Amino acid sequence: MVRRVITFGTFDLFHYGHLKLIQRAKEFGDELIVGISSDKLNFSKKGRYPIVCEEHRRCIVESLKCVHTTFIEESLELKKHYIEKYKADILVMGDDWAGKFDSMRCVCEVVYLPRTPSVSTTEIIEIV
Ligand code: C2G
Repeated sequence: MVRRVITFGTFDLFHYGHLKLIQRAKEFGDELIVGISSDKLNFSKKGRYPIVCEEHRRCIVESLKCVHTTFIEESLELKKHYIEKYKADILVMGDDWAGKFDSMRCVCEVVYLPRTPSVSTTEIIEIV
């Protein structure tokens, strides 16, 4: 039976920390599904629009060989809906989200992985 993994993120200015999270998430199953936060969702979460638009962020993530499919995540409130729609067995997130999605344990396993240190979109923006 195919084991499906799902993860979510903005993946703005795609970097090494994003890649490592995606590669480690894939190790938990056979197929990895990635929800890409919409530009609007990002604005509501962070008070700014991403540098790279949602179509381009999605295209970059979908091109990775460890990614089976992607979709645009429109709302954090729809997390359970997405997990069920894509028949995910496990939700994997970085530990900056630790505890935040524990309520999803009623529909799938939930795992938080340590973030890759010393790299972030915010820092890249500041440096540039
Ligand atoms: N990440 C990581 N190491 C870093 C930076 C990011 O492991 N140095 C992980 C984050 O923990 C997250 C994923 O990469 O699991 C994507 O990070 P972001 O693009 O910052 O995602 P975010 O805006 O937190 O969106 O529904 C939840 C949201 O969509 C998550």
